[in-house]
Order: sequence, then structure tokens, then C-alpha cells
Amino acid sequence: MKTNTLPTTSKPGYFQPDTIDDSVTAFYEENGYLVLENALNESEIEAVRAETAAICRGERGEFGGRGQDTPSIEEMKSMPDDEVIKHFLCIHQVHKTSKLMHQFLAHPPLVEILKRTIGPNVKSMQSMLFIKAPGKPGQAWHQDEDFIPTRDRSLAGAWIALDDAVVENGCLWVIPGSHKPGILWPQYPHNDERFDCTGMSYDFPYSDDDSIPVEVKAGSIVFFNGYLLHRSLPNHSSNCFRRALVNHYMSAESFLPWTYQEGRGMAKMDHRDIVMVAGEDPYAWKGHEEIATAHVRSAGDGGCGDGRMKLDEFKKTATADKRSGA
Ligand SMILES: O=C(O)CCC(=O)C(=O)O
Ligand SMILES: [Fe+2]
Repeated sequence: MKTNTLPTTSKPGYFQPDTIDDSVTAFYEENGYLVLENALNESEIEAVRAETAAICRGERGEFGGRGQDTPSIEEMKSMPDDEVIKHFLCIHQVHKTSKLMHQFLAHPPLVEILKRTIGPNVKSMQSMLFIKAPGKPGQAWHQDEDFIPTRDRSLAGAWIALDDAVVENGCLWVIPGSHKPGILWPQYPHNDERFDCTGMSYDFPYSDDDSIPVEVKAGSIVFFNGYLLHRSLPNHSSNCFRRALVNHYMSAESFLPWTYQEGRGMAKMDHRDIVMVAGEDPYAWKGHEEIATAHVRSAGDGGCGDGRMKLDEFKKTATADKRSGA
């Protein structure tokens, strides 16, 4: 497949690795996102793309959620990489199955930005490998802290572009400054086919007109705050993937009450399947737990199941009254 070509930009919020200073932190605090261009070189981008194909082929071990329509590992042996990878929208927790993806959690230019935006002690709990072939859906408006709760609002995503990402192939869109109120807006089980099956945030005081596309060249990293409203639209291109490796981070000082732990009070819940990428872990004495495994995210090709509806229908339901969301 072809890749798009984009010039290096000098837009506000776009920084270069050799010009990082306090303005990076200031922009992030004000806007809730920033872009580090040229963070990965050509050979690093190529290595992560090749690893993507190896993971999909099952060469790094089996992973959960391969759909019925996915070719078998045997069938994939005779297929070119593009044919193989297009069957997967997104694979979660790839660092659990791939040494290279694990190494990229602590990619030095990336960690430099995390230390400036999160603090000196940083841990990671998640990696996601988006492939998003032409025709695949985007993800509706949401805030990542709705899915990964920190106790100090320190969650940040690092969205590493493996292809040039533009509006046509479904780049990230953000609502600048929407992280600032520190409010988690409700979500509902949308039936909008432009998006995958994850919930959609609603009733927030911004409109689509307040959003901007974050178009980036391959090798750039988009950093964004866990309270920032963001989404992506479908890949409408005819022949460009929109691959991105997205890792999530937070301050090591905060507990991570992510997975329910039987017999432990709410205040003590702390998901310990983490990777330290900077500084010290104040809770190292708790040790490490193996919890997450690599698995595929549903693209919703076969529908998203029961209970999906339009927002006005949802608002008439009892669930909406309680605003408990999806
Ligand atoms: O890239 C996308 O389509 C969505 C990414 C996203 O929401 C995330 O990485 O948190
Ligand atoms: Fe997200």
C-alpha cells in the first residue's frame, strides 16, 4: 500500500526532539496534547511495521479474539504482509507478546516528554497496536480515563504514528483544552457505524466544530491527556493503512484501580501489571502481577451486539436517567 506524504510542520504544538524546552509542558498543560515530530527514524518505523506483521501472523505467540473471519496462521503463511494485517483493527497489550513493542514503551525521546508532562516517576500499563486498513472504523469521542482510572489524573497516551496520518485515512482528532475541567462526561452505547463498539461520550460542552485533526508524519508521537476528548474517523482512503502504536502512561505515585481485586477494599486496589519507564516506583515492594494478555479489539464488523442506539433514543432510557453510561 502507498503512504501519504506530509511536510514537517511548524504548527503550534508540534515540537522537534532537539528543541524540547519548557514550552512543551506549557503547551500540553494548556491544550491537553502535543506532537513530537521525528521521534522515530526510518529504520525504527520499518522495524515496528515488520513486527506488526509478525505479531498478526502469530509468530510472537497466540493472542485472544482472532475472529472467525480471520485467516488461520497456516493460511497466512502464503499471504503478503498487507493481506495479513488488514484483518485486524487493533491488538491490545502487544508489549506482552513482543520484545520490540516492550522496548518501545521506554523509547528515549518519548520518555523525555513524559518526564516533562507527567513527572519524574512514570509507569506504563497498556499498549495498543492500531492497524486500521482502508474501510475500517474509527473510535467515537471519549476520554481515556473513562477506561483507565488514575487517582491523580495523570494518564497520558503516546500515539506513535507508523504511517502518515491525515484526515482521509482516519487520523486522531482532539478538542484542545477539553481536559481542563477534569470532568468525566457520560458515555452511551452508540450505533454509529463510523466507529468501533467502544462507548461514545456525550453531553460535554463542546461541539465537533471545536475539534481539530492532528495530522502527523510517520515517526511522530502525539501525546494526549487522559481527560482530553478525542476520536478518530474511519479510514476513507483506498490504499493507505493508518497504523499507530499507542502506549499509555501515568505517574508511578498513583495507585491504578483498573482491575477488580477480590477481597481488597476500593482504596487499596492497585493494578500491578505495570512497566516502569522513568524514575523510581514508590510501591516496588508490592511486586509485579501478570494480568493482561495480548488480545484483538472488535471492529464491530458483525455489529456491536444488543442495546446499541442513537443518542436521543438512549436519553429516553432509564440508564440515561442515572447517567451510568456504557
Ligand atoms: O487512533 C484511534 O483510532 C483511537 C486512539 C485512541 O483513542 C487512543 O489511543 O486512546
Ligand atoms: Fe483514546
